[in-house]
Amino acid sequence: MAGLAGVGAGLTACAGSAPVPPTATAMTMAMDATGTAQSGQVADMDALHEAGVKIFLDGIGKDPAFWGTPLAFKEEGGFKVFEVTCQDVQWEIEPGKAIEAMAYNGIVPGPEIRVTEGDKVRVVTKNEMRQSTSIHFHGVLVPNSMDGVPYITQPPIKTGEAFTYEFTARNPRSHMYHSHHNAAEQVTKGLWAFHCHILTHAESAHGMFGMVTALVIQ
Ligand SMILES: [Cu+2]
Repeated sequence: MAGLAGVGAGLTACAGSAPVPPTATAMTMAMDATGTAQSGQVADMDALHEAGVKIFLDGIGKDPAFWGTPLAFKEEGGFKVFEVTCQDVQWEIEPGKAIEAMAYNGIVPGPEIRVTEGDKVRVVTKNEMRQSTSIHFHGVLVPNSMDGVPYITQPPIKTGEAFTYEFTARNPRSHMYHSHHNAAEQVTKGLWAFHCHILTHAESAHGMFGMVTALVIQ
């Protein structure tokens, strides 16, 4: 599980507008103003990330619970129906060390939603957290009303409420889904998942014909 910390540390919430890269002038000024203290912090941060990436790479293939937890679904009226429950959890980031986190179905990252191009998909999202939330399916072509942006395309999903996202899977690729409400806190605390996989027609439900995710560009 330690590898998860490395992944989380490298994640940036992509909700909202894209950050504007600082100009060269602004960066020079910031460095001048803080001097050596900042370079020490930068070196520490780099070392922390290097250590996290190493844990991540060393763990590849060793923890089946981390390397893809496909979410089971029910078939209902031509839809593949997935249930995603948002919960406040204690996340054990290393043995014996738990932190307060937010999770989809109790795991960070959340479970993999794997569907095939053309599938009609329903994601029933229940909110059991203290905060309101929403889900944005990043990169997935969905009707605007399913885009998961509170106060623009839907009301926030309040504590104890549910919202059903419904769309036809159109663009095969590996995407991700994440919170789009108070995302700076919720995404960094765990409300995100890689792999809202949409498979091409060429891929069977049982395998990828020897390919991993390269198929996504077909
Ligand atoms: Cu996003």
